[in-house]
Amino acid sequence: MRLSTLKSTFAAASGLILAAQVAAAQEVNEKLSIVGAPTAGGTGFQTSGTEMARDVHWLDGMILTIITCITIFVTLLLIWVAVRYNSRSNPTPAKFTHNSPLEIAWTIVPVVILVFIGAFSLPVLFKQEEIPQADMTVKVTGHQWYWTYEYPDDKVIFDSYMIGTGEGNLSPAISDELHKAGYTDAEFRLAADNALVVPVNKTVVVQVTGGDVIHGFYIPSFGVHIAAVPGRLAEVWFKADKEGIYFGQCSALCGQAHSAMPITVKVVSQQAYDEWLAAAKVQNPAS
Ligand SMILES: [Cu+2]
Repeated sequence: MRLSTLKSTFAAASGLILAAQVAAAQEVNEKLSIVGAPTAGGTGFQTSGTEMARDVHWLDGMILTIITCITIFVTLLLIWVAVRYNSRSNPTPAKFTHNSPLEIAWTIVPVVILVFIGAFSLPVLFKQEEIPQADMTVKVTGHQWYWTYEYPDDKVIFDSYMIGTGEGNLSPAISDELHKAGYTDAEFRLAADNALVVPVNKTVVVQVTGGDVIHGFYIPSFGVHIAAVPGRLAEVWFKADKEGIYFGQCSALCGQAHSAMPITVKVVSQQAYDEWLAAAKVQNPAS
């Protein structure tokens, strides 16, 4: 009995030590500004930080233009039919049921529109799906409710928790913690204690999986969005072209604290990355 108590005490103590190690601050020696973040009352996309995000945003704008034109056209057609062909304006209606030229037109025109959209959307889709040669690989595992980031080539692993996780509202203590980590109160629920750190202008291949339930790895400003499914290894990639801090979110309803597992990515210079990595190898080595 005593031995098992001793054992569990030891296990708890080593767990605490491990947690303290994992939670150790891994600061980046570089002043970074926030680039990819939601804005209050914003309705558009977040600033794009990759060519992929720019492609996706351009595609969205192009399709939105087509949709708007079609909607205006159909609305005007409906108004015209309602005004011109109601029973008062047109008491003796025509009785024809077919009009071949019209039917050919309303088949061919949508086909042309869809082929046009496909010609632009498929290349973007292939660009996302075809994983290029990686400069570095990161494995991301979604847990209830935090992310684990692993750098398999450099044998580094650490967990990333929301700053103030488990707390309902922004308290003075959390505010303090945010400021210490270089954020403001506005980044509450966006900022994580340990960020995913990557070098700028490098192709980062991200392997994504879930440790318990399905999570969603979503970084809007990178054009990256994939489900983190237990038992499966999905791949996405990005090449951030501007240094800064980018925020993402878990995008699959994964339980009670789903909203408390933000993704914080710090895109830094190669030199700052190397320095950070050297420290991370000591602080958070993968066993
Ligand atoms: Cu989740």
